Amino acid sequence: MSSLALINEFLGMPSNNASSHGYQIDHIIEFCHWFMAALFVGWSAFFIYVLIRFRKRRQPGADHLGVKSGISTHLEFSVVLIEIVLLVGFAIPLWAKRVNQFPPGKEALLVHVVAQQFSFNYHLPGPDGQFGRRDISFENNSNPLGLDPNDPAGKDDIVTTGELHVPVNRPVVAELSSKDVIHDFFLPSMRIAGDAIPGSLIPVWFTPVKTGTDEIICGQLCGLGHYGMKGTLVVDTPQDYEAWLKERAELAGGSQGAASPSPSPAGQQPHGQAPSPTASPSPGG
Ligand SMILES: [Cu+2]
Repeated sequence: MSSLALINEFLGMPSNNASSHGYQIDHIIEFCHWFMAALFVGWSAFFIYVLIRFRKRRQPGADHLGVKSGISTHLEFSVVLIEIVLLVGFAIPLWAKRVNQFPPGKEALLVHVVAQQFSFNYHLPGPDGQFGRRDISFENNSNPLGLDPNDPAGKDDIVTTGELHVPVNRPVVAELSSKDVIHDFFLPSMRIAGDAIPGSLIPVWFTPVKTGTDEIICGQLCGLGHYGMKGTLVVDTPQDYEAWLKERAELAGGSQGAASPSPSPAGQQPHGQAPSPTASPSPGG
């Protein structure tokens, strides 16, 4: 880390970047912080100068002519120029890269992230590489995502809650959706966040470059239990990831596929969860 980046640490920004693009986010924030610091010092000095220079004792009458030199115009123009460079030169290209340029085809790992009050569920396609059909009518305690038990593609699907495993150095596309209110899937160490909105599928992507365990948090105030809506992101080596997949696939094949052949009676909901957005105790967002 360069000494310039210390401003981020000083202001309490996390220094745990573990994604391939994260340093760009950190740099732009770092630059903005230095720019804001310079503006703060500059404007503060100007403010103090004005207080002293135009104090009542020295200048009892109002000056109707104002400033005649062009220095303030030049200063203002420089600030606008720097802001334009920041926006057009850095922020917009970075945004376009993150939002428009998704990793191509099969290179990326696709995971469906389904948020609910107050946890994140993860849906992986299993060994066949195909996601099973999901329908709200199949949802029950043992089938939180409503996987269709009659769909063969869903038999080997892996569903986990709370813990997301991803392999290192491979792009991950997380497709976000929500079962109830608006949540926000926030991975601080990956420098990525995206809103999970009911009725929408919103993809975000990142490439982890360091193995380890980090936090996943909900970044939108989504109800009374929002504070507890946390999870764990585990970035595995490719070998560990394969081992984890195998373990989960065995669990999925052994219990999930066979244990829930029929949908539960309509209206049954997992305990402690709001059955519908209209009945939730607080608005999302
Ligand atoms: Cu939430």
